[in-house]
Amino acid sequence: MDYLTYELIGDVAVLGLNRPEKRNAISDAFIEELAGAIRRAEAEAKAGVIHGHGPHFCAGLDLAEHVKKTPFEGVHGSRRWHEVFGWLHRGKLPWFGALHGAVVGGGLELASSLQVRVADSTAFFALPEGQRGIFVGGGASVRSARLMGLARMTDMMLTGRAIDVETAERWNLVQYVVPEGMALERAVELAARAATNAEISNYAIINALPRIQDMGTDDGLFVESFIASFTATSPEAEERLNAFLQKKAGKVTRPGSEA
Ligand code: 1HE
Repeated sequence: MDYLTYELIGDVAVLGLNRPEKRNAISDAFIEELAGAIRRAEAEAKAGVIHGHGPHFCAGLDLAEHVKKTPFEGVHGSRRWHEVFGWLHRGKLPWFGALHGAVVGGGLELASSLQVRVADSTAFFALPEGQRGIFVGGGASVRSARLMGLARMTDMMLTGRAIDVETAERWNLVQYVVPEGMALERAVELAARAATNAEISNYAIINALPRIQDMGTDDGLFVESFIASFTATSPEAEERLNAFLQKKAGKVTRPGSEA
C-alpha cells in the first residue's frame, strides 16, 4: 500500500495513515486504500485503530487534487468519503482513533467517524473549510456537529478557530487525553479490550446507539427492547451470563483499579 500501513496486533487491526510528507492529506487513491484496509480488518480483526504517521494525524482533503475537480466529481468524491467513513461509523467493528498534531478538516471528519477518540497533548482541531472557500464533505456536518454541538462547529467554521486537546475533550470531540506520544498505545489497549466483548454486543453498540439517537423517545425505547432481547438470547450471552453467575467471569472494577 502507498498511503497506509496495516498491522494485526492480536485481534486489533492497526491502520496508519502514511503520507507524512503531505501531512496525510487524503486523495482519491488514499480513500480507496482506506476502503480496502477497512474491509480487510473486518475480515480478520475484532476491533480497529487508526493513527497517523509523521507529525500530524491528518490535514484533511488533498487540496491539490480537489482544486482540479468539476462540481459533479466533487459530489461523487464526497459521497465516496461518506460511504467509506460509514463503514467505520456504523459498520462491523469498533474503531478507535489515536490522534496527535493536526486533526483538521477531513481529518476531523475521519476521526468523528470512529467510536472512540484518544488524543495526545499535541493534538489540535480545526475546520478550515470556510477559509478555503469550500464546505465540509466527509460527514462533519452530521457527525462532528453532533459530537460538539452546532454552535461550536459553526464558530469553528466561521472564524477558523483551532482548539487544543483540553477544549476538544470538554467539547466531546475526544474521550481520552494522554501525554505526548501515548495515544497509539492507549488506543490499541482500549481496542483490545473492546475486542473481547461479544461480537453481537459490539455490533449493537456501534449500529443501534447512533440510530436510536436519531429517533424520538418512544421509537428509541421500542427499538432498544428488541435489540436487548435479541442480544440477550444469543448463545454467547448465555455462556457469558452463566460464567458470571458461576464466578468464572470478572467483576466490574472500581475506576483506577482496572488492569
Ligand atoms: C497538503 C495539505 C492538504 C498539507 N492538501 N497538501 N485542510 C487544510 O486546509 C489544512 C492544510 N494544511 C495545513 O494547514 C498544514 O499543512 C498543517 C497545519 C496540517 C501542517 O503544517 P506543517 O507546517 O506541519 O506542514 P506544511 O509545511 O504546511 O505541509 C507540508 C506539505 O504538505 C506541503 O507540501 P509541500 O509540497 O510544500 O511540501 C503542504 O502543501 C502539504 N499539505 N496539507 C494537500 N490538505 C471531504 S471534504 C474535507 C474538506 C477538508 O478537509 S478542507 C481542509 C483541508
